[in-house]
Amino acid sequence: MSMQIHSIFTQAFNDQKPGTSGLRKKVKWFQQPNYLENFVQSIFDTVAVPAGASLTVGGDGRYYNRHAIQIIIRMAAANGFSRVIVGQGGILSTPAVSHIIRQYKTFGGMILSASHNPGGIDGDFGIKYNIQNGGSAPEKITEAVYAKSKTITQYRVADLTEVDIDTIGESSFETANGAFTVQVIDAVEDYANLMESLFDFPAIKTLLNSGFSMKFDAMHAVTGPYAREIFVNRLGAPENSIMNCVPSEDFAGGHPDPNLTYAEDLVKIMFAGESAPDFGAASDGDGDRNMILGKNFFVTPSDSLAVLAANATLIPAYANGIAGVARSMPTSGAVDRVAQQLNIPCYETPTGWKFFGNLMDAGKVTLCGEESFGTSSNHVREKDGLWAVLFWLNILARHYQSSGTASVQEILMKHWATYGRNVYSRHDFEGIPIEAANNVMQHIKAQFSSLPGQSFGDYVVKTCDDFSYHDSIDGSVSHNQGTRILFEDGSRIVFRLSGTGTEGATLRIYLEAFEPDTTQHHLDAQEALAKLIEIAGQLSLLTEKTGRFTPTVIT
Ligand code: VG1
Ligand code: CO
Repeated sequence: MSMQIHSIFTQAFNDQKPGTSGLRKKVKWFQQPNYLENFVQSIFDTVAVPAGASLTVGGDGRYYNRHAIQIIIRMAAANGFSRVIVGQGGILSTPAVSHIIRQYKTFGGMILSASHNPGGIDGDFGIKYNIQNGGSAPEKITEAVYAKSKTITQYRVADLTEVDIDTIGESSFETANGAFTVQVIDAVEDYANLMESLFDFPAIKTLLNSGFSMKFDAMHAVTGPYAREIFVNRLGAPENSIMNCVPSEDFAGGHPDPNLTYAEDLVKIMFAGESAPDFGAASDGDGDRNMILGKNFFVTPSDSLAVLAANATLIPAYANGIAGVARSMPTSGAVDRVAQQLNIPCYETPTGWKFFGNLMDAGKVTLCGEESFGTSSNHVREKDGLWAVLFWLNILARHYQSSGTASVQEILMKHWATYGRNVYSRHDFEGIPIEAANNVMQHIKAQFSSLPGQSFGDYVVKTCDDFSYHDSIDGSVSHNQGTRILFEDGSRIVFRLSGTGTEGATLRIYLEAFEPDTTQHHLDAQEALAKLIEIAGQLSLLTEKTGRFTPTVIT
């Protein structure tokens, strides 16, 4: 008997506007009747599913992941898809989804994740739609989905019972439109093969067997099984070189955000003095972020991007050079200096990975990065945490081959000596009342006309503006992407409100100064940026308007 398809009447919600990366809300909010269904139907209606299309579905394993996948399968069956490809147990990291969409040529994919936001029943849930190129849907689509979600009156669902998503293999069903198949694939294998095709695994293996020690922290999130397969099974690293590698529905109560504050366990290990491992790394909830650490040493993500670009030809996949690079506006200009020296273009885009997709599709850029611990290349259309870790290991392996030593800190010091150092830090103030945060932003903007020419100690304001981006490929324009105060000497302060939080507002302050003098390169960033930090407080009246003195997170 073929399964029935039902149209269910529903009432629209008015708050389904996707943020920087998909729709994110508290789990309890998502649990409202029809909330998820409305959003999924709005996506299907917007993208006009061709008959017989297939869809990739997977998530980071957080609470509600399995439930959401069952709903999406039933709705995909009712909306013209003939196949859904799902990672075993509902698990797929964000870069793995991107790869699966591309490898299996599916019409697009759904990622169930709120990324670095905490999980569990009291935590966050999220859903994001990726298009055929494997990348996050561009604003044109997310805005149309939002518009649709405000007027939706019904959604379509097939009366399928729960589908087994834990056993690798296929289950097929008959519908009025023909056969519908759910294909459960190994969540790790395709992605691990892709990594092996890009990097020099034998060289990394030699490094890891040479006494060089590493520690990877999956933060109880999705990269655990990937890290085990890649580092332990394929690269021969000892079992104790990976930690927190079993994905948990609430990330063991933690905050799966790989930075100096939330990746506390790893940071302690890596800053333990001489006994610290040579290399440390962590990834976030959905596996698209990375933090890179050396022995007692932290690499800012902006510097990491610059180092990857400068050393790309050491990697088999990029041995012939890179076409260009792109960074989000708040990311430091360190990579710009490398691009200049390599004589390749460097693009500046708004925050959010979706802005890189067009540039990669057009072959304009090979590597991209964001200051928020995101780096990747055109091997997928998402940022990719483990890819960045392997890139670093491959660079270190090549250093070991040629000089017998491999040190993260040494690579950075040499890089700064060559290019100068873009001293950089980001200060996040989380959970501010929305009105107070808006007040701060308005107060800064109100000074736009009077600031140019004003001096703050040695710093003279050159210009200030709200960043707008003109996409040179599709002609689209995105306004209000962050408020910039640019100084005569090239330093800058950027203020921006987060688009991924679910509680109050998060205000981000990005600080950058350029230091060409090698004798100053050892300085702590907070020390070197002290004056700019003071100016940021003065310009924003942050403490006066929010009652906050210190940032929640400093990176
Ligand atoms: C943050 C980061 C941004 C990143 C986004 C999604 O956005 O700043 O660079 O692309 O998270 O990352 P916002 O709007 O909160 O600043 V993830 O790892 O959540 O997919
Ligand atoms: Co993420």
